[in-house]
Amino acid sequence: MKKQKQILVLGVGGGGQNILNQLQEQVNNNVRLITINSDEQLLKSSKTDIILFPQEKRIFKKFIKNDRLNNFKHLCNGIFCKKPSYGCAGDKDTGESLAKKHVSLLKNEIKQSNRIFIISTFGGGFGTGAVPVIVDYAKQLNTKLTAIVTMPFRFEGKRRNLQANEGMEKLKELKDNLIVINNDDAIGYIENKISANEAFYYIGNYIISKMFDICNNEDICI
Ligand SMILES: Nc1nc2c(ncn2[C@@H]2O[C@H](COP(=O)(O)OP(=O)(O)OP(=O)(O)O)[C@@H](O)[C@H]2O)c(=O)[nH]1
Ligand SMILES: [Mg+2]
Repeated sequence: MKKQKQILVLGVGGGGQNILNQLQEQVNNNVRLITINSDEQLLKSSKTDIILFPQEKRIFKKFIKNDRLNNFKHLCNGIFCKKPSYGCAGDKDTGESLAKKHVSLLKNEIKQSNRIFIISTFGGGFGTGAVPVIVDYAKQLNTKLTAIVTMPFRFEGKRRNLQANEGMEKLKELKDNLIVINNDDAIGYIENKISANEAFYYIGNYIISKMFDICNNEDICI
């Protein structure tokens, strides 16, 4: 019989959101899935619970429970939305400063968990900037944590790759608890051409399988 642990999976940024959407069909109730972003519009299509790290100074304290029908209402109620909150437009410094400002919104969720996975796709602004801040915060709360993070495809260009490397440097201390997946390597050789979306979906499943492997090794029921 596998041990029951309260497991928390955080999906950070746009790619993190899509991977959590893939994951939510595959896990049991013991697993808490939360998507985090500054992009309010995008969060509306999350199939998991969500936490917005808003850009404007807003009255926003509480975790917003995602419920497909009421999602929009919840967002508006929670934040007095005069101006919507956008993504970080590829700037990781913006992601980092938003995370520093709002990371304590995660406090209760982290405290209630004894195993955390953080899933993100590096290269953009929010995920790359926010993940290192979230990792530091969770470590202070003494929770066992694994980060699973992807590096952009080479074709995505220098800037994204450089930025992803800078984000990754900040995660080095995680050592064995950091899993880095290079998009180019993960796709490897595929005979037929696939679209970018198909490639991302495939990589999402690859990440999920890595997470399941870890859970198996630790005897965690997921
Ligand atoms: N596996 C997977 N990777 C994705 C997906 N979308 C984007 N990516 C990868 O993730 C990188 C960062 O993109 P996003 O996750 O959208 O960026 P973000 O963290 O939301 O940052 P901003 O939008 O700039 O605030 C991209 O360069 C891609 O390599 C996805 O749906 N699945
Ligand atoms: Mg985004």
